[in-house]
Order: sequence, then C-alpha cells, then structure tokens
Amino acid sequence: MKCRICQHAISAFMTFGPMPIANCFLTQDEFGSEFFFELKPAFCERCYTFQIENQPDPELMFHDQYAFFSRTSVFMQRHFRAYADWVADNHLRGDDLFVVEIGSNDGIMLEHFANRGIRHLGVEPSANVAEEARKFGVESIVRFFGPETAAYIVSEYGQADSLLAANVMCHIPDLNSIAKGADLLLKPAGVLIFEDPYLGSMLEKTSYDQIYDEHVFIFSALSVVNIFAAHGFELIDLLPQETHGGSMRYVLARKGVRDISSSVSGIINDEKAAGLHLPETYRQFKRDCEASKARLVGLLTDEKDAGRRVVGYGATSKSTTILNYCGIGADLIEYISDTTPIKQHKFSPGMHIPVKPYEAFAGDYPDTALLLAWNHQLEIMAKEKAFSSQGGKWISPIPDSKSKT
Ligand code: DWN
Ligand code: SAH
Repeated sequence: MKCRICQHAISAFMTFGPMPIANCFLTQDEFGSEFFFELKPAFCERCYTFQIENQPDPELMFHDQYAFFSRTSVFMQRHFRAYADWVADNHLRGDDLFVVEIGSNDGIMLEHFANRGIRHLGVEPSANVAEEARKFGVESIVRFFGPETAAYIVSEYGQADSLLAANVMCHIPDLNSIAKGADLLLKPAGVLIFEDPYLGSMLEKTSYDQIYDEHVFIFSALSVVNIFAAHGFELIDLLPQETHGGSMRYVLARKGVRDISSSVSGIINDEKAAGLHLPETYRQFKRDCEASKARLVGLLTDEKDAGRRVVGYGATSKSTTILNYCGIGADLIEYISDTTPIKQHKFSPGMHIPVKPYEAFAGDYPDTALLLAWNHQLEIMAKEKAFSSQGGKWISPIPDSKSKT
C-alpha cells in the first residue's frame, strides 16, 4: 500500500487478524451479517507515520447509533474542563472569540466554552452524541470535518481563533483534507490544538489495543511535524497527557507566526532516542504483542481451570482488538459490564460476549474482573474498593510495564 500521508510504498509489519467494527455492539439476529476487515498496522519509514492498512468506511463507524459517549468517565470530564481552561488561558486573546471542535461528541469540552460565553461550534458526524451535547448548551453540526465543512463554517459563523480536537484526529484517514480545512477555517494567528493516544506510550506499554478500526493513525511528534508541514503549519508546543493510557497534546500554528516551545525539540529528541523512527522498533512491538497475548490467554485459562468466574469491566472499543486478537470469548469471560445504555443487553463485536449493565457486576461480584477499561484504572479502583477488599481479583490486559505479569 501507499502511505496515507506521503505516498511512500509501505507494508504491514504484522496482522491482528479479522476484526469487526469496534463499537458495533449487536443483537443475536445481527451475528450473521457482521462486517469484518483485516487489522494490519504499518509504519512509514519516510514520514514516520504509524497507520493501519485497511480502514472501514467512516460511515460504518460514525452514525446515529455511535456507542461511545465521552461523559462515561468522571476523570475525563475533569480532564476536558482543564483542557478548555488551558486553551482559554493560553491561546484565546481578543474580542469576538470563536472556537470550533472536531469530534465534539456529547459536548464534554465545548460545554466549558459555552459556560464562559465564548462562541463555539462542534463538528460531529454521530447524530446521537451530538444530540446529547445539546443538553449541555453545546451547538454542533452533524458533519465530517474537511475543507467543505470549513468553508461552510466560515460563511455562516466566520473564521475561528482555535480549532480543537481530542481523540479524533487519529480517526481521520485523509489528514491532508483536515489540514486544508484548518487553513481555511483559522484566522491568521489561529491555532490547531489536538490530543491523541501517543505512539511512545503505546510502544512502552504494548497497549496494542489502541489499534482498531477508528484509530487509523497512532501519532508521534515526528509524524505530526511531517503531516502538517506540507500545509504550512508547524508544531509550536507539545504537552504529554495521562489520559487514555498516555496521550500527547499537539499545538500547531502557521509557520513563523508563533514562538516555538523548547518542549518540541526535547520530545523529538526523546522519540529518536527511543527509536520511534526505526523499523526495528516495530518488529519488536510485534513480538511484544505476541507475548502480551500469550500472557493474557494463559491467565484467563488458569482462572477457568480453577473454576473461578471472570467478567470483563468496560466494553471499550480497545477491547475489541484484545478479545478478537486473543480469541477470548464467552467461554473465558461470562459477560462484560458497562455503564453505557446503548451497549447494554447486546453482544460484543466479533466474540459475542454479552454486555450487561453495571448493576450485574455490583449485585453479584465475580471472582475476577478483567479490566478492559485499564486506561480508567485510577477512577475504577477508587470506585471498586468494596470488590477489591472482599477478595475480588483484577487482571489487566495491559500491565503497566512489559516486565510486570
Ligand atoms: O478514541 C476514542 C476514545 C476517546 O473513546 C474513541 N475511538 C472511542 C472511545 O474508546 P474506548 O471505548 O476505548 O474508550 P474508553 O473511555 O476507554 O471506554 C470506557 C468504557 O468503559 C465505556 O464504554 C464506559 C465504560 N466504563 C464503565 O463501564 N465504568 C467506564 C468507566 C470509567 C466506568 O467506571
Ligand atoms: N472528543 C471526544 C470523542 C472522541 S471519539 C473525546 O475525546 O472523548 C471520536 C469522535 O469523533 C466521535 O464522536 C466521532 O463521531 C467523531 N468523528 C469521527 N470522524 C470525524 C470527522 N471526520 N470529523 C468530525 N468528527 C469525527
């Protein structure tokens, strides 16, 4: 295949096998018509972009039944309040301010601009989550972002001071069109700010579950520099984040318009020292994924052999990759507990494990919980002290470091 960014010839360095749509929770009568594609990651040696070879059509993933609602984590609600405050304090100056967010979901971040009286607009193709945002005073248009949407926004609302995004840039296959849209939309000194799961963290933790249909890219600073340079944008700041198992916030502006923070060269040097630009790093990642799979299947098989009840905690998108790659089905996990109504009483994509409301877990503790929402570990451990203290055991599919079992 050709690199989605620079058109260099690239090929996948491994396969995770056939995968369903990560957020397509289904009913029993839908099992026969389930969509599968082969999940194969590739690395471009020219522009350093980590990407997947085949991505299903975005309309199959983002629609009026989208299953992920951002507000399901209280920690993330706090994070987005802080993100909005940081943008307002550091990057918004002057009068008649206007902020646009790509992938604004249920309004978890824009709510805070609305509360400050700052003009805002969400661009959100999944109609059901955009509708939820309305309850929080957040205005959205139900569209995919790109140059046409940008031109529409400029004609209806004017140019923006900031174009914001969180956990969405890595979902969009045609980033050249996003950069063109940003160029149309932003005022001359406007900034593009986005954060996404960080490639360095994924490699360090072997958190291969960050790779699934929606996540067509896993970014590093090295790759983000190359992706946007072709469109006249430069990276002016980088801020590591703890969210989603390790993320990075990228701040970009038109070349020469803003000062560049020293953290940019610092983090790029760290990435080179960690070998993020080298193909051998990805060959090692493949071996790490295989070891991670063997560990997890071994632990769950031991639980089963000991006659212990295991349930999954959090029907995350990420868990679709883990469960399907490792071949973990309802023989090893009785059900998955999740607080999101649209996922409940359905079955997990591909492996068809029942998804039950949280009350099923709280009302009848299993022996062991598989922490599929491992990225929300602090929040969940604080909430589940009673389970842990009465002897409940936790297994994390992604232990904190490679050496930990
Ligand atoms: O990039 C993306 C991120 C931001 O969100 C999207 N592509 C889709 C989604 O990914 P995810 O599904 O892996 O995200 P989370 O935040 O890890 O999902 C957590 C899941 O666990 C939700 O379904 C809610 C559930 N949950 C729960 O049942 N009890 C979460 C918490 C914190 C809880 O206490
Ligand atoms: N920003 C939120 C939601 C992330 S999930 C958070 O961090 O929690 C990704 C969101 O991006 C989904 O709501 C999806 O519908 C939306 N999305 C996907 N492709 C998009 C595109 N091309 N333009 C705008 N939004 C998009």
